[in-house]
Amino acid sequence: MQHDLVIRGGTLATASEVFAADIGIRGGRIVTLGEGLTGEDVIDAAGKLVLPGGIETHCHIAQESGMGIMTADDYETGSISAAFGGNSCFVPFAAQKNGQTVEDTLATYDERAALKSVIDYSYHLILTDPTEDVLAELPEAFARGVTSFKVFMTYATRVNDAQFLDILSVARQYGGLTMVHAENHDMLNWMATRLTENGYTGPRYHALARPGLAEEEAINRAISLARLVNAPLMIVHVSTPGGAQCVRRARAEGAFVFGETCPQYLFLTRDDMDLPGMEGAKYICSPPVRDKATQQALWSHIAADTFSVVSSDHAPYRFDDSGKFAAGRDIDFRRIANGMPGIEMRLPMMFSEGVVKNRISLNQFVALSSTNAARLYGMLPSKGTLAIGADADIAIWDPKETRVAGAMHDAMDYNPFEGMEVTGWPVTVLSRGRPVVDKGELLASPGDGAFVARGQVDLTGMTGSHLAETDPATNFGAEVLP
Ligand code: DUC
Ligand code: ZN
Ligand code: ZN
Repeated sequence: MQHDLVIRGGTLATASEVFAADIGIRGGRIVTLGEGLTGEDVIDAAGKLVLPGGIETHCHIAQESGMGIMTADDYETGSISAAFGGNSCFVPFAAQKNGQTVEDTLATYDERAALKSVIDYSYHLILTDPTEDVLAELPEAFARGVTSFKVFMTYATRVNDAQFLDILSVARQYGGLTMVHAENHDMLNWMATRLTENGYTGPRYHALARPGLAEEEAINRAISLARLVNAPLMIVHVSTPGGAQCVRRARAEGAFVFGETCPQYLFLTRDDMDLPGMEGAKYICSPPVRDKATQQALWSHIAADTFSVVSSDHAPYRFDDSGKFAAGRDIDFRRIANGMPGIEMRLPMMFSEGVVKNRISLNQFVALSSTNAARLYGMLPSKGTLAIGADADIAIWDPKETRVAGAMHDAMDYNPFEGMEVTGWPVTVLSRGRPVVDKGELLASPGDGAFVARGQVDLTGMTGSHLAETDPATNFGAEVLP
């Protein structure tokens, strides 16, 4: 069979296998896995790893923060940075504003993304105002392939438990996945008020104002709500061993619960925030970075498959008046923009510290960086694996290349991981067979990436959480609730 492109002589890895093969690509898809393949173009991958392209499923692109500050990255710079970091697809957020319809929210982000991205993209819909009318619009969002929703348990944009249950129920009905930022709002507020009233206002106190207990309490509650309606739930950016334990226990009990953690919780500590002046603001993100013991515990949970994904939570606010200090310079930690960049560093750091240092297998790396995200966010089998018929979304890695992290391709003016020695970098990234990045050069143009209409969350192999105590049929012989 003739191919448009052949990737020859590499070592392929999926979430379950590692094997030597050539990949034959035609019409943007993988059509052959075999030996001695020929094609119009050939990429020599001898000595390289050939992996499914990374899928970044937690990043903030062309999105205003809760305080109304626009991210530095738009769909062009954000997607370029993602591609240089080994990603062939990303799923940023489309954030509803109070009173805004779902239709208008998605239209706003369609406009922001149009003809900008160099890789394929989709959105998670953030719901901040889930009125009856808004809930009634969700089937429309499903119909156009937006099948995941995010809610906050803190900030002015938070939902209450009843609203959370409503969203979980609708998502479950249509096969969607609800994501949650889980921190107890009142605990955070109470801590921040006490700290600032006593003069503890500098960036470093952000970490103290958001104790791990506030995360654990909210994760536990979020899981209980999801179990009540047997709905799938993704706990994003888990930053504490206690939170990870909640996820692990729920999963062991069969609940449709998934966890995500992020590189900042594995590579940074609150000592990084203990810098003179406002410098510590670079490391303000929520939940906050913790300590060394937490890093080790989270790595153990990664190795033990507690987490399904490791995402960057790329939330790019520059260290200037457009970003971190949009509310001024003489402000307490509560008004400093919340988030840090990392979309380009996620995979190289996880490869270097995870695979090279034998904390995780290469298969786990693929699962955490691509396959699980594709499965949970409704993109398998088109994306997230190397299989016949799949999109040729592929990252070719040099597992031996060592670089010291410096400036990235995003629109940021700092890299929180600067100076880290990182071994293993993507050399070539293909999106549907098109070279996006090759040997440090950008080959794609804005608009080459397409919107991906996603399907249902894949819950294969899980039993769910069946609570007999909530079932009138079991208890009183009544008709089963829908
Ligand atoms: N939560 C996120 O997911 N990203 C940025 C800030 C936040 O609170
Ligand atoms: Zn969050
Ligand atoms: Zn985020």
